Amino acid sequence: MQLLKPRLNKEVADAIAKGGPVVALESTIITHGMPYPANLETAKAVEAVVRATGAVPATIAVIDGELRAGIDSDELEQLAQARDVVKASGRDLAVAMVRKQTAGTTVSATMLLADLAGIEIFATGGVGGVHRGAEHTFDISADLTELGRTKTAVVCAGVKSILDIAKTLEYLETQRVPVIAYGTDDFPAFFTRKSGYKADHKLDSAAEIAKAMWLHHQFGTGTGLLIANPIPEAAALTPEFIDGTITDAVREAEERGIGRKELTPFLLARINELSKGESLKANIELVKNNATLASKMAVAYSAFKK
Ligand code: PSU
Repeated sequence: MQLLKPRLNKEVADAIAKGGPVVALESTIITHGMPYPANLETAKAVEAVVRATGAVPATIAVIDGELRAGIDSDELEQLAQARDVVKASGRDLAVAMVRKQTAGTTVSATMLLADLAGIEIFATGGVGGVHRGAEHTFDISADLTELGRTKTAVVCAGVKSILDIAKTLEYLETQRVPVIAYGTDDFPAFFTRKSGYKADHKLDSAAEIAKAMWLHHQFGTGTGLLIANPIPEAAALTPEFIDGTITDAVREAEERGIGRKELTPFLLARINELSKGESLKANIELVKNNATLASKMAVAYSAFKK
């Protein structure tokens, strides 16, 4: 059986054909993760960062039911302003195609489509994880199970403390996903550089991470890798500032009965309101920082493919 492939734009297709560096970017961050127009400005800035670092950006999305890797600026604009747009994880893609929907792809869907397109590295802000209270709700992001079955390396800034970080790391261990922190022993917590938990591994350069990726895939486990890149010092929020805000937002979600796929977008929007825009500023900076590291990794990784 032939596997589906997303349609590639020319720039992405040419780079993949040459074995050149390509970085996949997700689109749920555009459709559900940030408000307009910050979402559009960030998406454009992130693509520019990837280019400036010598790689080709491949923003992945579903447009009118078509799977896409590499979209043009009109489509990006349309995605950034779309209302009632679907948030598609990997399991939602087939129905989105049948219904000709436009969808932002989550980390899980973006990993899957990147892999089908032949793109090994993907930059995002934060991955989904095990939600607080998961022992009662069972709310565990499909991002974690996808990491356990798809060979994409995901560069993120760790996971937010809207999640249960200890359980998220435990789950990644079960899924046989190496968690590599860049330049630190600590697993970062998205808005802050430390979560209080250690990452499994520390590597200090993009070239070393690319080599570890290459070797990891030689074992044929078929699992992804999670690369945790702490938010730049200057953009980081202090735990004293953000932790109370996160706890308030989580409590409010519980009181209002918000769960399942609505939970993460609700929490992100509420934390942004409660922090008077400070969380959004930090979010934008850490995504750009992740795109830089992912692009350096892609440049180093392309040497292994030749
Ligand atoms: N974290 C962020 N911004 C985001 C997301 C996570 O800081 O936009 C998005 C990503 O697309 C991620 C998804 O894959 O939320 C996870 O959603 P859920 O927790 O419902 O699996």
